[in-house]
Amino acid sequence: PRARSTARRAGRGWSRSRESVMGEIGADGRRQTAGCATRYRAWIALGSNLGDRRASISDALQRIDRLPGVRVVARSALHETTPVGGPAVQGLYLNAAAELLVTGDGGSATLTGHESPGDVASPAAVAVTLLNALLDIERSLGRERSPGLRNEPRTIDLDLLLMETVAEGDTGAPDGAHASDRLPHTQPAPTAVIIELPELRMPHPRLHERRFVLAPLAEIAPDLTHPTLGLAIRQLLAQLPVEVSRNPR
Ligand code: PH2
Ligand code: MG
Ligand code: MG
Repeated sequence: PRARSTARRAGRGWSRSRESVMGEIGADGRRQTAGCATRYRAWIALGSNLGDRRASISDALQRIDRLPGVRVVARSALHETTPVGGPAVQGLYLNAAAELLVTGDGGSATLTGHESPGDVASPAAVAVTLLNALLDIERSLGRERSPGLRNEPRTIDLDLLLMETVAEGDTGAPDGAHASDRLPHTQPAPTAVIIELPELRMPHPRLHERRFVLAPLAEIAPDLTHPTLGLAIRQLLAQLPVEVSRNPR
């Protein structure tokens, strides 16, 4: 049954499409959102191993939820984890994952501010804007970066993992509940957003190797399919190699 539900999820339209989202202009000159995706689901990883780790993660989620056009719709529990990489002596991490609902255009309050008729934010523009907002929040919570150093201890790390379009008409209602409300044509299935830019790669290039990312993410999105690996998050977690402690004692 597990493989079956994964296959169904995988068949729900993840694709490598990079096309921008199309829309129509209504009589009032404003963008009509019916039948076109203007919203995205994004999954992020949170991590902290410096200062008040719990407060940093909860402050970060609050600040993210206050961004225009962004809502935090799900969050995992906090996971205390052993640092991977970085200095030999450093504190344990608290890690978590969250799901965001992001309005890229067409709403009254949007992340990108692209609201003029005919001006549709591309998925990549929405993702880069979200990334920059996350980096601002990191800085506001005391994140310091030393040039050239990776995996340094940090008050907060916010990583964009995955993003997909939200099919319009996805109201969460059960199939057939409001058949007459639905558009006559086929609803677009969610489409994965794949980005290869110097400043942002999505899916996150290391997410499938990291238990501290996959375990929290599997709590809130076990059936989400990794668009380039074709495996669900729960499968990626299950196939991770057993960790060997670097300081066996
Ligand atoms: N983040 C890293 C490197 N290593 N280890 C743990 N346990 N948790 C993290 O969030 C983490 C890490 C780079 O961002
Ligand atoms: Mg990170
Ligand atoms: Mg980061």
